[in-house]
Order: sequence, then structure tokens, then C-alpha cells
Amino acid sequence: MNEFSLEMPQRKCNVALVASEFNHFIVQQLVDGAIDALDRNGISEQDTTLVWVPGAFELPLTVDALAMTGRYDAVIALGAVIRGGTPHFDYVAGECARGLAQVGLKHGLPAIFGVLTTDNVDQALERAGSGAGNKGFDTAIAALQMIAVLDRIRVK
Ligand code: INI
Repeated sequence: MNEFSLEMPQRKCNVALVASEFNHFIVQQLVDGAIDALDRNGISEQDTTLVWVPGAFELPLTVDALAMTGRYDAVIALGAVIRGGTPHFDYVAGECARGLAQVGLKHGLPAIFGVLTTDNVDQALERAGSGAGNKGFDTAIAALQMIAVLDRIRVK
């Protein structure tokens, strides 16, 4: 049986992060977690691009633009959508998730979903802490694992 288990890429990788300015105090912690995970796995800041956008709704278009350059092995979208008293949350979170999935499929590129969708600020902060409890860290690991998986599948 051919089994491709999760591993890290065996080559130099270029990774882009797209971060939403909305709820900056949380998203900055996700960015820090992602950069930490990349750094611990040999991806230097020189091989990393960070782009800020206004909000989570703008993430898919920006990931699409970055994917179109062909320069990146994976793009990680980071944001925090926090439920308020109106249906706005559902539109922003839903379109963001849907758009990112579409972009990934369109370009055959890992478009990683690092967007917190929570009921309140406390839940978001819990997921944006240091070390293991940081969704930015986790999504960067997922990005590298996806690069490695696709490298193995696409080998001729
Ligand atoms: N953007 C977020 O990233 N998080 C939110 O919680 C949020 N809320 O609650 O409104 C949010 N709205 C802005 C949105 O992403 C767009 O930037 C804006 O609608 C302009 O297109």
C-alpha cells in the first residue's frame, strides 16, 4: 500500500500570510504564531510575505492575487470574525470560508483557513495564545504539511 503520512517539505518553500486588520489585537497574535511555526520548521522571514487587508471578507481576493503570481507554495489566511448581534458575522465568515476553498481549488494551492470564528472575544483570545493554543501556529504547520503532501502526490 502507498501511504503518504504527514510530514514537512523536503525543500525550500515560499509562504505568504494574509492577515485581516479587523480585530488586529487578536490577528497579530495569529500572525506571530504562524511566523514562529514557520521559523521552527526552517522557513525564514526572508521566504515569507505578510500582507494586511481590512477584514476577513477581503482575504479570498487577496489570496487569489497572491496565488496568481505563482511565487508561493502556500498562502495562509489569518483573521478573527467575532459574532455580534446581527447576521453580519454569517456573511463575513461564510463568504471568507467559501472564497478561500474556491481559491485553493482554482489554483491547486494550499489556501489555508486560519480564520477564527467565535461567539465572543474571550473564545478568540483562547485560540490565539502562545504555543499549542495558537491557531496561527497550527495553520502554518498545516500549510507545510499540505505542501509536502502535494509534492509527493505530484511527483512524476
Ligand atoms: N471583519 C473581520 O475580519 N472580522 C469581523 O468580526 C468583522 N465584523 O464583525 O464585522 C469584519 N467585518 C469587516 C469585513 O470583513 C470587511 O472588511 C468589510 O465588510 C468591507 O468589505
